[in-house]
Amino acid sequence: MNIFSIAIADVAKIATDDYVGFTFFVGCMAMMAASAFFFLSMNSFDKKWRTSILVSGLITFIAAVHYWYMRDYWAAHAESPTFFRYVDWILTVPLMCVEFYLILKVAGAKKSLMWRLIFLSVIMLVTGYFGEAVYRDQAQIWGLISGIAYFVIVYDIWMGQAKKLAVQAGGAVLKAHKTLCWFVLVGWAIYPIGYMAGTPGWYDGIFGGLAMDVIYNIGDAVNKIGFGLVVYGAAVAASSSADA
Ligand SMILES: *C/C=C(C)/C=C/C=C(C)/C=C/C1=C(C)CCCC1(C)C
Repeated sequence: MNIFSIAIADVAKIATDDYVGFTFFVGCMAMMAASAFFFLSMNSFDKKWRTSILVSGLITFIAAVHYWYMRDYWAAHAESPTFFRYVDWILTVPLMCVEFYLILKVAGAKKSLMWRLIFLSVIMLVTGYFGEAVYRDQAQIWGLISGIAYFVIVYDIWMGQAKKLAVQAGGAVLKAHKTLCWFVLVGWAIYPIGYMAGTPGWYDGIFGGLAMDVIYNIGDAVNKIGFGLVVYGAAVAASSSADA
């Protein structure tokens, strides 16, 4: 065997009907490309928007690295890379909470708002992990607790203190906040569907034909890249109209 055949033997095959493998692969590339885009465009914005764009880039970059591992893991074991998945989320979801805070800072958002959202998101993810990986027999209960934390987050940003601050700020900030709220309400709702497709419970069979990882991968692409682009759009709007 020469060096080339060794290198080739290292790359696992992807079957044409392996949608999980395919979405891990494409997801990985998309996250890398998005990161390059956010990092490289960062410096063309006004100082107060730079950190927000930087955080957008960090979110997709952390995901790109995890997708690199998850893609490999799936290729080698053909099973869900649950551990990497949740490590990715426990880093990136709190960063999305930071994003909400950074955007609302112009309206005087306090750090306590950020920590509250981070705390809730950690509860949501840790209980989800318990249901998916540790206590699978009780996946429904853990999923329910996780879902409650999720709804508190939705309430906070749609109707709570975050909403009031966004209204005070107005302009590009209010617009971006609204769009991000929709991401959390609709985009994040993709994840509980994935969870139900991949864990045992009363919902058995409803999502039977769908692979949990395909659903999670679609959710990640929509939410991480989409979320970042909303922030990017807000920065563009604010810089050109100078209203925020
Ligand atoms: C980039 C990753 C993101 C935005 C991940 C978000 C994850 C969720 C909103 C997960 C939510 C869950 C529930 C609401 C109930 C079932 C368990 C989870 C963890 C899948």
